[in-house]
Amino acid sequence: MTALADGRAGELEAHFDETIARDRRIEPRDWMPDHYRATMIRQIAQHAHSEIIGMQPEGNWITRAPSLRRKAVLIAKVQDEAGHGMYLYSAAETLGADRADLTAKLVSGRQKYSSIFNYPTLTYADVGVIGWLVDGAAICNQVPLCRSSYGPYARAMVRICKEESFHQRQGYELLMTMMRGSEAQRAMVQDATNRFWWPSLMMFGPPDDQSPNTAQSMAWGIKRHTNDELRQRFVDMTVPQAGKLGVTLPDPDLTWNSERGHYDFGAVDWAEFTAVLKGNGPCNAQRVAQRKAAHDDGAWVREAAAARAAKQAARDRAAREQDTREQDTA
Ligand code: BYC
Repeated sequence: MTALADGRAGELEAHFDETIARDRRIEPRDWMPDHYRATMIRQIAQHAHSEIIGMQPEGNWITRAPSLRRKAVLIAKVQDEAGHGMYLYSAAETLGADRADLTAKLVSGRQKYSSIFNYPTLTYADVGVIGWLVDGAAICNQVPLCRSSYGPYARAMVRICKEESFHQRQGYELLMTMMRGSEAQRAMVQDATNRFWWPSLMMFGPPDDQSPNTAQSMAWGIKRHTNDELRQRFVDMTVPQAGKLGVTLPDPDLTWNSERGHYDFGAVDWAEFTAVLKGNGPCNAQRVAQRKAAHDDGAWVREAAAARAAKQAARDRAAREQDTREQDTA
């Protein structure tokens, strides 16, 4: 690198550091360190993949939802998740990522998606519990991301969070209805809560002292809180909701600690989390296989859309050339 280029690189880096220090946004055309770009692509891609894979567990109940109203609500919710995936893939593209490449990395297991979606949805109560706990955890994690330092991600997150809040309430409303129902329905809600509680706590990622990315992501303003801080916030928020609902959270160590001003809770099974991340959760193989099949089945749609776009571009080009010729002869 020449002395001039060196100076320019230093200037760009200083400008980036100052933007972060002043809590301003990094935009797609701004210079950014390679590691910042790679971290953003990693997080946004994983988030997008989670939204898309996250359509499967609930999608499983669309044909079996108990009424037309519940079916319409569930279809709309699952469709929203697809929309979130699309905003997020677009945000990743602003960093130079290629969407086809990201999908290839997902189906080949080179990129992750949230551990939570590797658990099965065994009963209809799971739909409500996913709305309450999974969307609840997602909101806790994602509201601070509306202030994330990368502009397109932060802006996408604003709309996503509004929709996630709506999703959380529909889950809670569904569960309230079931809890007012029969003994068997109440038992279904309790069973679903038992199965999803601990995996929901795992959504926040490994404990801070085992999280390789947190320190740097906090320094860059990508993350605003650590994994453990958000997990605690989620527990504090959810315990009173469980009380109102009338379900018991499956943790005998869950107690209010007045000194800390927070709930204490039991140990998360991090060995289970690691196994799920390695592909050994109950549904990993099924989720990825279904995503791959959907992608392969959709090849003709992508080809048709690309052919149409090429035809349209050729027409536009011909029209522009015609205009130029007419202007030249006028
Ligand atoms: N599952 O250093 P760490 C949704 C990975 S979608 C799988 O703490 P980071 C919804 C982590 O990626 C929910 N992997 O990482 C959709 C890293 O691996 P790599 C998705 C996990 O990034 C439909 C390694 O473990 N939400 O809400 O600083 C319906 C070490 O972790 C998990 C988002 O993606 C996990 N649970 O922090 C309903 C939100 N946790 O990449 C709901 C955006 C950690 O180094 N993402 N890993 O190989 C984030 O906020 C952060 O990426 C995380 C992890 C807090 C998740």
